[in-house]
Amino acid sequence: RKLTVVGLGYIGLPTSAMFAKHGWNVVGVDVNERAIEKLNRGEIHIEEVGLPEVVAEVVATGKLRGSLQPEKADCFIVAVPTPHNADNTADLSYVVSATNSIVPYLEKGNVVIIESTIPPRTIDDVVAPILREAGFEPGVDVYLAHCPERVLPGRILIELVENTRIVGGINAISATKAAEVYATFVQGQILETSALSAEMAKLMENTYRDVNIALANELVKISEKLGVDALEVISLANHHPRVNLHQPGPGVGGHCLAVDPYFIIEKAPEEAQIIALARKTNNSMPAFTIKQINKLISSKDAKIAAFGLTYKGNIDDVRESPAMDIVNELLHEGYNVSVFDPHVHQEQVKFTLSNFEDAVKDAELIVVLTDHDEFKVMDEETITKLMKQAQILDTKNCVKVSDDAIKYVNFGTLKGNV
Ligand code: SAJ
Repeated sequence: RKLTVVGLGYIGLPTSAMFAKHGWNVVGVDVNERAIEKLNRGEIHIEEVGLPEVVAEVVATGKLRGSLQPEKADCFIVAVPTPHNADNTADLSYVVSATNSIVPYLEKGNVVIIESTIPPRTIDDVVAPILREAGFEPGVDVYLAHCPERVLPGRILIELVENTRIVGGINAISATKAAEVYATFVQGQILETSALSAEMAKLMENTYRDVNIALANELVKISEKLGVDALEVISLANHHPRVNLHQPGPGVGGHCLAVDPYFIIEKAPEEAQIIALARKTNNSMPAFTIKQINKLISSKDAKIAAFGLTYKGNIDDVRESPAMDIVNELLHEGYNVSVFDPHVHQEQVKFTLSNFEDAVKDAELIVVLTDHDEFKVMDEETITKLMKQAQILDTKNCVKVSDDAIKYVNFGTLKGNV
């Protein structure tokens, strides 16, 4: 069987490789010429554990190849990004152009699957009309489904196989046809449902996490006021069998949690009150972090060492990162900031990156903004020797400090205003 995958990013490329490994003849399509050239040499343009080996193997056996143009196939998978506009509404232009690009190659009986994250009703109101206009009645002439992706970067190849899949068809037969496609390699359950339920379920998973983190961040603000240790409260409350408060931090980043809730808000702004407030609360955390920094330094001219720029620990992705927002804001306001992140390359950012020693030298404060493993235990001798004032503000509650000479503050031990 033949598969055409449009979009070879973090989802499309591993998905293409998995289908190819399990016997499908796969054509991976992307507008990025460099990505296609690399793929056809058996190399990849993104970082993901285990992926280079699988891609090298399936390209060598001829099961996967890259192309700038879609081709006829039994099944088409669209896995292009859904960025958001300045007003936080979904920008569906990639999904629309990817769907348009496969239309000339469609034949009766084909299965069309949208994996990109989309606002509720997009399959019914945006994708189906494109196919209908081209003369294919969705659910009758071609089968149309939304199968949202829920894999976690760093574990993609494992989660693609093991996770439960939601397969939402525009009608029941479409869901069944799409489920048959994934049954090729998915070992988790495959849940068949409607396209609309699938769209909403995907968005609610990330919204649940965002709202829960907002609750933890709100608790930090309340605790600062009342002089309570928020982190201790979370840990105590989480001993209850039905409570799972998430962890507070300098904000919520990434292309999923910080974006997907807006796709619900845009469709039901009056009703999505808690969801919108959670976004607002999480977006307020960079400013809250800067307020805490100010409490710990002697003046605006004091040197601050910012540790960590990525949106979460042990990855190299700085897009949609609250740590970047904090560093950029401090620099913009004229603070004296040095930046250290062992996972980030100089080309990724506009300001200059320092090594550990240069970053901490003469600084009055280290502010930890990302929970990289490298920050969990630091070289305390260097810190006490080189820093003007040995202090750490740990927004991720990840650093273990053993030397009493180092002042350690986290979001549980903020000075109360009482
Ligand atoms: N964060 C907190 N406190 C927490 C947990 C996370 O502040 O307790 C922050 C992180 O630091 C980060 C942000 O939230 O800035 C997002 O991190 P994450 O690890 O929750 O998730 P992502 O964005 O890397 O991936 C999520 C996952 N969704 C869920 O766990 C429900 C993943 O399974 C999805 O595939 C992915 O979104 C996606 O593509 O939608």
